[in-house]
Order: sequence, then C-alpha cells, then structure tokens
Amino acid sequence: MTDQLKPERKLVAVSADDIKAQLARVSRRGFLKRTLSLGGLALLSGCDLSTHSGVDAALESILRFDDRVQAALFSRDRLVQTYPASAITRPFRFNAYYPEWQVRDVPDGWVLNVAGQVAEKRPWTLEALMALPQESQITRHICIEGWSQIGQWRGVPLHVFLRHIGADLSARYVAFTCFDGYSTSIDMASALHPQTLLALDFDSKPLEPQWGAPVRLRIPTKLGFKSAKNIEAIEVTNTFPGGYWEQQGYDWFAGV
Ligand SMILES: Nc1nc2c(c(=O)[nH]1)N[C@H]1C(S)=C(S)[C@@H](COP(=O)(O)O)O[C@H]1N2
Ligand SMILES: [Mo]
Repeated sequence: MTDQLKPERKLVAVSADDIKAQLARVSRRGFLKRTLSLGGLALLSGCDLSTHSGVDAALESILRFDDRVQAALFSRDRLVQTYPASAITRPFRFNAYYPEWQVRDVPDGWVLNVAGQVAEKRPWTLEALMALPQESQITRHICIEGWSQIGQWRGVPLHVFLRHIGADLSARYVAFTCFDGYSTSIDMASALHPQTLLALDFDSKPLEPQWGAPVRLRIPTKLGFKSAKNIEAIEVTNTFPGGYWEQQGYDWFAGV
C-alpha cells in the first residue's frame, strides 16, 4: 500500500487521550472518573465523540445529569455544620479570578438591580437591604481548588429577600451578576435554603471590597465559587444562566 491508500486515521479528530484529559479537567468532583469509561460516555450521552463539539455535548449532558442527581439529593432542611467563634480562620484567604490588587471599589451610585420573574423590580440601596431581617453564621467556605477556611458572615437570608421582591419561587434559577465581571447561578431550592445569605458583613464588619462589598452571596451548601462577591444584579429565571467558571467546565450544581 502506498501512503495515500492507507486508511485516513486522522479523520478521527479527537483522540481517547484528548477526551480523558477533558474528562479529568471537568470532573473535579470525581463523578466521571469513578463511573465512566469512554464507551459509557458515548452510550449515556448518545453523543458522537469523534468531534470536539460532540465531546463537549457529551460532557455537557453528563454534567447536567450529575446536577440533576445532586439536586435530587439536596435537602432544603439539612443544615451545614456551624462553628464557634474560636474556629474562625485568620488571616482569611482572598480568592477571585484575578489577583487581590485588582479588586474594584464599589462603583459610585451602586444599587442592587432585580430582574426576571419578580413582581417588584425596583432597585435596592444598601440602606434598604440593611433594614431587612439579618442572620449571622460561622461556616466553612470550601474552594474547588482544594482549600477551606471558616468565616463569619451576617446578612439577609436570600429567601427573605426573594419573598420581599415577589420572586416566582417556582422558577428554576437565581442568577448573580457582579461588577468585577464575575457571574454565577444557583437552583431555586438552594436559594431558599435557610443558610443562604445575602451577606452584608464579614467578621463583624461591613464587607470590604475584597470580601465582596457591598453585598455578596454566602452559600455554605455549595463550593466557594457560588458565593458571588460584589453583586450588582439578581435575576430569577427559567433560562439556564451558567456562570463564569461554569462556562469553563466547573460542575454547575457544585454542592459540598
Ligand atoms: N465577584 C466575584 N465573586 C467571587 C469570585 C470572583 O472572582 N469574583 N471568586 C469565587 C471563588 S472561586 C471563591 S473561592 C470565593 C472567595 O471568597 P473570599 O475572597 O471571601 O475568600 O469567592 C467567589 N466569588
Ligand atoms: Mo473558589
């Protein structure tokens, strides 16, 4: 056989190693690694794995499946562990998708915008937020990068806020947009969990910019990347909103 007549092996654009590397990258929770072979992936997802878009579609569908399993196992009544003040981690570690010197100050005239399936879309000032009932928690913040620390946050339970704005509590998602360019989103059941806070204080002081001023999400039932800092808008929606890290392959549900 001449070279030209050999079967064209390069037609398969994505190798098994490519796919495995991709799988390792997205399966930080270990779900895919433990349970899936490549054949299994093709079978479960019904996707063609010979192209990059096919692989993406397959991974996407498996991640959505993992999200649904986690959502089904999530209990709105199960509280995460809380700690005494003596357990608080100091100094507390800063994290963001940029270094600490790039932290933005709160923009002049900041208000919290409210959008989507809510009855009352008027924006909120910090003073108006501070007038709502608040709760304090000392909980463990777990980053997907493999470190954790215990902190204290105080703020308005998100379910209280959502009821105040007349949110459609049967909608699927609550999405957060931040003025540092970050975004994330959570399922409604997790949004209504009693320990999910719109935090205004950190360590008994009003939030400083690096800790998410003027308002951040604090959601101890999920990995740290869901706890959006520097929030400027909250949307209640049935359209899957994704988020900054979610778009880069992080598991969307991200329960701890
Ligand atoms: N606005 C915004 N929120 C964010 C992030 C970010 O880059 N921007 N990073 C997330 C990640 S990955 C983590 S671990 C926590 C870090 O919060 P901390 O700085 O209070 O420890 O913020 C989360 N919220
Ligand atoms: Mo994180």
